[in-house]
Amino acid sequence: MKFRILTLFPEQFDSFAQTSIIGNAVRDGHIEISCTQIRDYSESKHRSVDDAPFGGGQGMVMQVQPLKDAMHSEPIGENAKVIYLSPRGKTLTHDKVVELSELAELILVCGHYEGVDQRFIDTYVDEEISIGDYVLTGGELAAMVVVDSVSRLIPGVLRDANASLDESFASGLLEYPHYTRPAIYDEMEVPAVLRSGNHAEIEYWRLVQALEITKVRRPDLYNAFMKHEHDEKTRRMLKKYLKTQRENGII
Ligand code: 4HQ
Repeated sequence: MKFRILTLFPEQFDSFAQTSIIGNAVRDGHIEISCTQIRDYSESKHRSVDDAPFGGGQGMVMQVQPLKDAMHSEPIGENAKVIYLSPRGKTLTHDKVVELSELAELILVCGHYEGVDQRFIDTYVDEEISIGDYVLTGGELAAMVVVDSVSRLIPGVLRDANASLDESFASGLLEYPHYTRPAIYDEMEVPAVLRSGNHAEIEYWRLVQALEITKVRRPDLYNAFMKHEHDEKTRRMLKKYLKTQRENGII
């Protein structure tokens, strides 16, 4: 998977692309991260890339020409998508991350100031994506969120091939709690079931924990999970869970 980032601040991506899981994925050739400095494609003598908005108002707007030329400074692959990071876009979800992970190349356009000239979006952008309902100073952090979340779904990026399936949103539930050594710390004990060695009981306990936390914090996800089809084993565990709930007068 190739990520091409169009940005005025390529330095922001250096430590990101060199560190931890993403750094390893780049080193091992599972992903490629390249930055194109939009300012290198300015045709103005002071290397400017923005101008005041038509119609007046505060701030500056990034011009079409430097963005267009930066984008076309490298050949764009067949299976590529141009994404503009913006609070006006559809909010990034796990399903969207899965969809993006199936492409060969993502071109991520990072805006600054008040944003980019609408004609660039209309002509060259395939999709606008937001990482949430808040305002950033630029699209760079949002682009890193896209690169990070997509990369961990690419085969070979995570150490354990099943790790990406185990977590919240992939399963549809929030994650069960995790514990590690020591078994007792400041008089707080790790739940006994996790030290029992009974794998079926551990699996059931984790599912119940995930259901309980999801029901409280994200009733939307809980209801969707309960409506969804599940494999034989999960169906059996859900039946047991609901029976216990009824016996305890919870439902
Ligand atoms: N910005 N999700 C404004 C965002 C943002 C978001 C990026 C700030 C674009 C022009 N991007 N610039 N939220 O707040 O993606």
